[in-house]
Amino acid sequence: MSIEFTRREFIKISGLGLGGLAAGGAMLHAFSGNGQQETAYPEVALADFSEGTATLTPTVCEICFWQCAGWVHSINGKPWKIIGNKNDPNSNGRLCPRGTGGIGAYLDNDRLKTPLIRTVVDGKQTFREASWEEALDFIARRMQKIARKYGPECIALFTHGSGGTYFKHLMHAFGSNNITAPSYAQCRGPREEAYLLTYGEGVGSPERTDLRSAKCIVLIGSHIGENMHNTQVQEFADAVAAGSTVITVDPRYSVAASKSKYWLPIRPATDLALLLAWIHVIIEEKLYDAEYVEKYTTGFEELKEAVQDYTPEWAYPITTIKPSVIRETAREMAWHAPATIVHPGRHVTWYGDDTQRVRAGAILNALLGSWGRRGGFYFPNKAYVPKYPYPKYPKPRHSWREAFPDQYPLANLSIANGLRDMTLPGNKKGCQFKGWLVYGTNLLFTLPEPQKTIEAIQNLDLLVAIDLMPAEITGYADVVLPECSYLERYDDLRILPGRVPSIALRAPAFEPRFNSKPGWWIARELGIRLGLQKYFPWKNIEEYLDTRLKKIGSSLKEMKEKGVLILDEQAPLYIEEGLEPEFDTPSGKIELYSSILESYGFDPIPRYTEHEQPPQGYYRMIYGRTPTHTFGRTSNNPILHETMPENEVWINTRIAKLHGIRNGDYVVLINQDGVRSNKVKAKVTERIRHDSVYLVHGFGHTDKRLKRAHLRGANDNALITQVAVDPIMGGTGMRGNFVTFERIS
Ligand SMILES: Nc1nc2c(c(=O)[nH]1)N[C@H]1C(S)=C(S)[C@@H](COP(=O)(O)OP(=O)(O)OC[C@H]3O[C@@H](n4cnc5c(=O)[nH]c(N)nc54)[C@H](O)[C@@H]3O)O[C@H]1N2
Ligand SMILES: Nc1nc2c(c(=O)[nH]1)N[C@H]1C(S)=C(S)[C@@H](COP(=O)(O)OP(=O)(O)OC[C@H]3O[C@@H](n4cnc5c(=O)[nH]c(N)nc54)[C@H](O)[C@@H]3O)O[C@H]1N2
Ligand code: SF4
Ligand SMILES: [Mo]
Repeated sequence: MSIEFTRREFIKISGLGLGGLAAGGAMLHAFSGNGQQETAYPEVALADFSEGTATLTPTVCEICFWQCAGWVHSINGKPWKIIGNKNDPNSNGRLCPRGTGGIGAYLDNDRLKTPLIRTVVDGKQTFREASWEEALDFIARRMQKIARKYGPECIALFTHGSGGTYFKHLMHAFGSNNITAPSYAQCRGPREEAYLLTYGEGVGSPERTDLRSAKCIVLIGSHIGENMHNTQVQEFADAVAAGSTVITVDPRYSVAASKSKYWLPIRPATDLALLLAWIHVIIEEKLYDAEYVEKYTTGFEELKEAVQDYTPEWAYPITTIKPSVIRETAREMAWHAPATIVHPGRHVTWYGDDTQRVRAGAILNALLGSWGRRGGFYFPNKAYVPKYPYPKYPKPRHSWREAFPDQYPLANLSIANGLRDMTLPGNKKGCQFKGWLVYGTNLLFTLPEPQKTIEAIQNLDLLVAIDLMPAEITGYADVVLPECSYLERYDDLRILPGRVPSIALRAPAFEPRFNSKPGWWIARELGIRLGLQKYFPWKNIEEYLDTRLKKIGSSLKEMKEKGVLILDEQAPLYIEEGLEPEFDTPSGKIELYSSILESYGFDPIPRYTEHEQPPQGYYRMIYGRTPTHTFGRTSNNPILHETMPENEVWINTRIAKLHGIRNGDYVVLINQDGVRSNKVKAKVTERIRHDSVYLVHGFGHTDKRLKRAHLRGANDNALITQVAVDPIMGGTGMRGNFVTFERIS
């Protein structure tokens, strides 16, 4: 009999070890502080290059989502190093520091080791170790029970990362298309929708920005250099070395700002005013590409009229950027056009009017004529590999959309916060979620308003977390399934668009450690238990990959030798090369005036809206990245942890003085709702405006099982208890939270 939990307690202690389970590798027995038996595993040592000849295995990095291809070097089955694959257009043979430290994901002894099932011992909730058979049977039974009672649509999948492919497939086969990821409504959703509305196409990933040929790069918050998306950084560095003008708009003196001709330390939340003022200057001074605008765009006259009053003098008190600087930078952009990129950004869910802000940048790019031009935005070549032949999926009867009939009409993907909210009590439209499968996403860290996430979890009949690490989400799960790391598994092919389209293979370099399994195996085993065998007709993963590869004239054997394959399809990238751009918009043109937005009652041309500024004694909490970490997924990585064991809160020198805080002091941050952070070290600096503080995201873990990362630094997400939701597509603006300090003596 399985126990039904009405209230899930957060389990952060080690599970009850059942010793005798079939686990790979030798085991030792130890007793943890709470007296429970815990299985201890010997550390894996790195190989020394003098120990023998290296074996090379192709891989695709999973430390972030850029998907660089590389080679794992191992000696006698022990890891030595990972380097980039020279033939990969997405890495050019070089990995970023995080990718190089990827071996740490394999080495980490804090990894999840065996399936865990929530249980109660002495009235207290804890985990007990289980075999894969028992854990998968348990999940399948619960899923079927939910499907019988509420419908299969009432199970949602939250997923981020490559192994998620198989779980998406499983969900479709099961009859639910309620699949979501925080990389849409918490990341680049507004950007994709803004460009789709304007150009009929999104920016995509990897971004189609022709940075390496750009003569002028405008970065609005995009902190390339700290944001380490590999080829973007490489191309940005090349452009800087070639003398390109960089204009960085950031309330913080970022690494990119330090490479810039102009740093515009804008008052946060006012970027739209600056963008509108730039558009104003470009039109007023006739700096736009008249021929391009005439040929490819619609709505110029309406735009001209709409921005009439948005003068640099109007923008000055709002943004704190001087009119002369606004004019000068606008002229500089036009001077280099069309080789000017107003970077569309990536994590753009800031203030709730994000689609409109990004659209203002898209309009600016159109005026400069940079879409489809060298040094602007190229037209990527798409890669295509036929799918493995599967039977047709059943048609789901309900979708998350029904719960939001009049909201977020232009969301093209599902919104993770929406699915979360549909799990809260009282939601009667469509279906209320009763089960969550969570693959590779630490929702407590990456979905804002964590208080709601915890509340939603309490309403579930089943929460399954499939993860590599004992991330916070696993502490709330009924069943935890340990996936092996990317270095121990095959995954589906990496298929990427780009200047040249390419595919890449990830093959296992090592046997899975502990009792962990690859995602494809877990999804398939679950599928079989759910009676969905016909959707998993492949014999094994090798046969699956080989079948797909054979359809494009390659094979698994070839890919194991090469790692990367460049596909043939190659059309012109730029108008200069003969490209004839098409725009999949209602007018067939670039829509400076958006007919779609108008038809839904939104502003067809962006209009400035004001946002709340911090109250007296409070500071806006902004956040970002650091070169050697990815979100919260690397904070416990034994190699990367050493480079930066905790985050710091950046505080302006004057403000620190006001609060009696010295550089290196520990403080607690308290937000407008009284939520307190872990203690965090103060970095007192002139590099940030007085009205804001800055944190690198991904620190402040509360799960004790993450031994290195536990309580090191502060978790920005815990302080994001308020969001401003973008009415156009449901993105959660997360930078409207304000904090004050408490000193720790
Ligand atoms: N507060 C706040 N929230 C944010 C952001 C922010 O900056 N601040 N950024 C937003 C952005 S831009 C994005 S894209 C999203 C990212 O959101 P997520 O992708 O959810 O990011 P992570 O927190 O790194 O969660 C990744 C989880 O995957 C696990 N994992 C790592 N490797 C593997 C693997 O091989 N297999 C499996 N099964 N699991 C693995 C990690 O242990 C971790 O628990 O977050 C968004 N949310
Ligand atoms: N090393 C590393 N690199 C990464 C990641 C990672 O985890 N680690 N994650 C990747 C992912 S998924 C994404 S989406 C990207 C995100 O990377 P970006 O898209 O570059 O990030 P943002 O979070 O939009 O921007 C952070 C910057 O915005 C500034 N900022 C804050 N508020 C404002 C404001 O109101 N106006 C302006 N103009 N600037 C402001 C901050 O000071 C900071 O410098 O990074 C990617 N690259
Ligand atoms: S950018 Fe770095 S972490 Fe991301 S996939 Fe490439 S090498 Fe890995
Ligand atoms: Mo992101």
